[in-house]
Amino acid sequence: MLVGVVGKPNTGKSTFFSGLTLIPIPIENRPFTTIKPNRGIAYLRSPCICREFKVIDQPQNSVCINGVRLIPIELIDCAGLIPGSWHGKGLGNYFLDAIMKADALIHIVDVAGATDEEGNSCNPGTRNPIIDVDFLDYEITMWLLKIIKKDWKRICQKVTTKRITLEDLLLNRLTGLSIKKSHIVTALKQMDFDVDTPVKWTEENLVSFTKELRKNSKPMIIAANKIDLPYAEENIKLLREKGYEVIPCCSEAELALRRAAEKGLIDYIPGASNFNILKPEILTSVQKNALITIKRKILERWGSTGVQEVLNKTFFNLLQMIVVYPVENVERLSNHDGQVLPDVYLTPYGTTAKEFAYMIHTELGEGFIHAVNVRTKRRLGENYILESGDVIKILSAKRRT
Ligand SMILES: Nc1nc2c(ncn2[C@@H]2O[C@H](COP(=O)(O)OP(=O)(O)OP(=O)(O)O)[C@@H](O)[C@H]2O)c(=O)[nH]1
Ligand SMILES: [Mg+2]
Repeated sequence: MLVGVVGKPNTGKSTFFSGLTLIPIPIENRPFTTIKPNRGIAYLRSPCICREFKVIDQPQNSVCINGVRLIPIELIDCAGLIPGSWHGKGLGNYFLDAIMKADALIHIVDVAGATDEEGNSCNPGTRNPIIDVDFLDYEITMWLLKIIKKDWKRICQKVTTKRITLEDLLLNRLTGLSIKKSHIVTALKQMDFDVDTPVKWTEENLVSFTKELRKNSKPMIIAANKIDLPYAEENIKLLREKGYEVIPCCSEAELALRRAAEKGLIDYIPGASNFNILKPEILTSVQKNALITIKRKILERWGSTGVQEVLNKTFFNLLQMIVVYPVENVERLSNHDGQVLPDVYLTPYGTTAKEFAYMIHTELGEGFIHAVNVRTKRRLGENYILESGDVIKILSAKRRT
C-alpha cells in the first residue's frame, strides 16, 4: 500500500513527509523544491493488544512501544502540481505519473492561504484554500481522462465487435496506475451507464465516470497545513462550513518535535498532546522558546500537531483498514517459533477469514478448514468478516500458522 503526499508547490509536503519518516530532504520556501519524488517508511499507530492480554510481545513485521503498535507503511512525497499540470504545464506529465502509482492521497493544503496558485509565498490570508482543494481533484481527474481518451474509440469498438467487457479493456488501459478491477466495476455501477454500448456515452458521461474512478481508486484526505499562521483558523471554519472534511496540522512543528525527540532532548511521542524537555541545560534559549511556542500555540490549542492523525485517518477512516493479529498457538499467542504476537496485518474492512488466510500464505488459504477467534475460542467459518483487533488462528489442511 503506497500513499502519495500531494498538493500544489510549497504547501509543506516534504515537511509533512520528513516529519513522519525522519528522512532528511530539502525543504525550502519556494516552489518546486522537490522534483524527484521521495519515498520512505512511516508508521501507523494503533493500540497493541499486548496490554489487553498482559503478554510481552516480540513483534517482527512491526514495532511495539509502550503498548502502541507501529505499523510500517510506504509514503511518497511528490512534486507540486499547478493548474494545467494535466496537460504538461510545469513538468505536470512527469509529476502525475508518480502520483498515479499511489493507492491513496494525502492532499497538503496551505490553509493559511500563504502561497499563490503556483506556490510562491504571499501574505497569509491572500489565497483562498477552497480553490486549492478543488484544483487538485480536477488535475488528477483530467489526467486520468486523458489516458482513457487516448484509447476510447478502440475500446468502444472492441466492446461492440469482440465482446470483451468494458471493465477488462479499461483495466488493461490503466495498467500501472494502481487501479483495480473492483474500482472500475464500482465506478461503472455508480454511474449506471450502459456498459455494453460505451460508444453511446456522451463526453459528460465519460467525465462523470472518470470522476468516480478517481474517487474510488485514489481516495483523498485533506491535511490543512500551516495552522500556526494567521487566517488558518478562519479558513478551516470556512472549509468545514462548505462541507469539506479537513484535518488541521502543523508539519513544521511535527518535524521540529520529532527531531528534538530523536536527539533525546524531549520525550515527544507522535500524535501526543504534550511533551517534556529532558535536557534543558543543552538547549539554547531560542530552541527553548521555539518548543514552548509549539506547546502553547499548537499542542494546547489543537490537541496535537495533526500529522500522525492525518496518517492514521488515511488508513483507518478513508481506506477503512483494520488490524488483525494471526497466531498459531492460541494459549501463548505465538507463532510456530514461539514468538508472541509477532505480526499484525493491515487489511480492508470486509476481509473474510479465508481471504485473510490467503493474505498470509497461499497454501494456508487453499487448505483452509476453519479459523478460531482467540478471544472467544469460537470457530469461524470461511465467510467470517474480520473485525479490527481480532486475534486469529487458521487451521489449514495444507499448512498451519
Ligand atoms: N508556518 C509553517 N510553515 C510550514 C509548515 N510546513 C511547512 N512549512 C514551510 O513551507 C515551506 C515549503 O515547505 P516544503 O515542505 O518544502 O513544501 P513542498 O510542498 O514540499 O514544496 P515543493 O517541493 O516545492 O512542492 C518551507 O519554508 C517550510 O518550512 C507549517 O506547518 N507551518
Ligand atoms: Mg517538496
